[in-house]
Amino acid sequence: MLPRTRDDYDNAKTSKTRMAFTRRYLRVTWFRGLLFLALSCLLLFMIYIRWSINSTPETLLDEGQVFDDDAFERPVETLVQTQFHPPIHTPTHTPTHTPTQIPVVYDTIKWKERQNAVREAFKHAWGGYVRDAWGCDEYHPISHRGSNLTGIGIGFTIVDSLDTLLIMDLKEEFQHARDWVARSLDFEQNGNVNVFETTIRVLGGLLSAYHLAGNDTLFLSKAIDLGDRLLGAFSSSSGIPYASVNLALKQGIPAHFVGGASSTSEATTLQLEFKYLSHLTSNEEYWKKAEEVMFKIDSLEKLDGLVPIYLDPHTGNFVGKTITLGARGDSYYEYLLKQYLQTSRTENIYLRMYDQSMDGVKSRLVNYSSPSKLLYIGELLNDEFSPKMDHLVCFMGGNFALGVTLGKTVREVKHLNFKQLEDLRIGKELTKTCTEMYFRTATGLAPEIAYFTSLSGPEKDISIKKFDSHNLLRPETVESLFIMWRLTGDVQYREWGWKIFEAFENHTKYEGGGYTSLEDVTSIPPGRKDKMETFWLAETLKYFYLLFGPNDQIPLDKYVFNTEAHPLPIFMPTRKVRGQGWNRQ
Ligand code: DMJ
Repeated sequence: MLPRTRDDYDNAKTSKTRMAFTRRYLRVTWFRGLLFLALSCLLLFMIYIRWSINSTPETLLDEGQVFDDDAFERPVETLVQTQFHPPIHTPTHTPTHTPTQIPVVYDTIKWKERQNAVREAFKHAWGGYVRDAWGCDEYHPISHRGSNLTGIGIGFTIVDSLDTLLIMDLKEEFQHARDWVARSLDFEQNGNVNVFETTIRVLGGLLSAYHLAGNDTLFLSKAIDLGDRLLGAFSSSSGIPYASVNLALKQGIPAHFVGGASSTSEATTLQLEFKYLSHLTSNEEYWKKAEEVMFKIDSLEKLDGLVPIYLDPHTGNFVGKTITLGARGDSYYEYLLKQYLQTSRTENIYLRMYDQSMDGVKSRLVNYSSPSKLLYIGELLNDEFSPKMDHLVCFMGGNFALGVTLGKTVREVKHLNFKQLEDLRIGKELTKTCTEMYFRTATGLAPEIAYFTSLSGPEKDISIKKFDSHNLLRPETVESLFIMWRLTGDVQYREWGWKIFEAFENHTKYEGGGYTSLEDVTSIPPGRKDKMETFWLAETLKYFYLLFGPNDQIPLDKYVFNTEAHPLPIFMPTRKVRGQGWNRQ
């Protein structure tokens, strides 16, 4: 018999029996230790799971922020239709639903009404154009006329608006526009057009309409015709496209300034459109030409990933040293990220280029104003920092956040590393700064350019020069509000958007039809410029509409918006085109 207790052990006669006792004792102790370890691990694992469920995004919200859970779970339409028959204005009767449902439903109605107000604004803008300028590229509402960029025009306003008409479900208006494309849109014109503007507005508009209209081949055939003409612009010795192209001759034309240089943002903001066209047609030519530009840029020396704003199409080198995320630089950075997203994150080179450039933005261009410490992105003029920020830069708020979540919501991403948290913070702060550019003027509308003050003086944070005080109905701030709302679910972005929309309604709406750009946002009356830019219909109103609408319309993990707000579906590239990419040394 083996000893069981300490007494048994002490009384044991032989050392063999004592040894057996020791072995048994060690076995039992070892087993208990193992059991204890396993239970501890299980406990830690359960604590971790519980923590990760609760960790985002609430803990990322700033103080006082309201997180709308329902934003991610229920499409607005379902809520309104299944739970409640919406009163048109604030309800006066007592609703019969449980108290927790009521605020959600009333809130839903509020946003539905606001979204409808945007739809009405679009109809007002479109109605003026149809009456005064149908078929023309651009619209001048006060003088009730249209104008063309070349010859008989190539549908800048109509084609730029097609997908907004579809998204807003304006069926009759869409049919009218489609008929015009079928009967009157003709690219066989002996005239020069800007390659970038024609690509992002017309080619992008046609491709998006093709997809959203259920693969309507009318739009694809027009896109192929236009794409083939635009290819002529890439005929330079370096492969960098010329600034313009003659549509009939399919011939590239250098710019008339800076020694014929092309803008960096223009040469590098054609890729989403040409790659999608290539994907749809299996014509690799489109892909190759667009990608060669990026390959060339990747090989050039940069300043922490930042690029000068001009490129020489003959040598393929940068020209000058001006660096900005505003005019002529902006969408280079936007398309680095979006090219990575468009092809289902299969082309890592673009993420690397994007990350490097954002490091440069953070280390060299991000700064804070005085006294409110508003975050802004300045410029480098011959290596000198300038506290100037174009309204164009305001797309970067949303872009920073998109680079963090890659189209998912913050909640879905769950865990963010230090760099991601920093980028999200910058995105939020920049978006706030851009709204301040609106809220601090007499009209509630932003100027084209703002300067940020770093010393305490009479100027508070933002100063506006008379020459820069115009407003062209630009979309960038609304674009960021829309993206921030979709990714974070923070209703503050929607409220800011509504305030800005009201300011546009108050000052840019022309009662005679259409909306107009303004001379000076710092004075009342602000003065009218008599021009309704096509991006008012294509971008600004579309982003307002989506900001106030359900989150499942054009989800950000299934679409990339081109720089003119035309949604293009994310796709999986074939091995062949993917293989055409390049590997860095
Ligand atoms: C649009 O044509 C595009 O958003 C472009 O990227 C920048 N300029 C206008 C809008 O401001």
